Amino acid sequence: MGDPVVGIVVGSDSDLPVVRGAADMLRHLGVAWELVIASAHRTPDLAASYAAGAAGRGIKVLIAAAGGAAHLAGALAARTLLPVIGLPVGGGALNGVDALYATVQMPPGVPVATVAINGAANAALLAAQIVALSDPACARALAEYRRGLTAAVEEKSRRLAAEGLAGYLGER
Ligand code: RP5
Repeated sequence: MGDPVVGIVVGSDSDLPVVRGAADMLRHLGVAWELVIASAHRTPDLAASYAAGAAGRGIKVLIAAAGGAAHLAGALAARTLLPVIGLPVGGGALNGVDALYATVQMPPGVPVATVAINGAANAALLAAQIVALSDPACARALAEYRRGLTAAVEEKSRRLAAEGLAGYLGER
């Protein structure tokens, strides 16, 4: 798949089960990625140096996944001009709402494109859409993915028409 163009950063190894959804989607689309653990709070220097060096190594976009007081995406965005996608991770006492707010409420001037709590697939798709701006193969993979979404809904609609509501819901 070539050199990584998407850098995925998690604040902790406990975020990996959620981030797997992003890695799987990028693999499905044929987009090369790398994955590192770097915490905004526990390893601030590592997070900063990773973000600062990413563009120079050919990375086009970052995905930052963190839970709780999730400052990782913002901390990376502060150190790079690459687009940063924030992926708030659910769990903990506030079930990801804290991570969502911490990730999305960036000050004017340093944006983070924030997806839903645990929205790993959308984080990957948004990253791929950015990569696709300069990668025709990625653009074709995304178009094929969208065709698949359309076909799936059309098939469900056909089945609903054929089986009726009760049949579709398995009530008879
Ligand atoms: C955040 O704190 C991490 O991103 C993780 O979601 C959360 C808990 O981390 P661990 O205590 O599980 O390492 O920084």
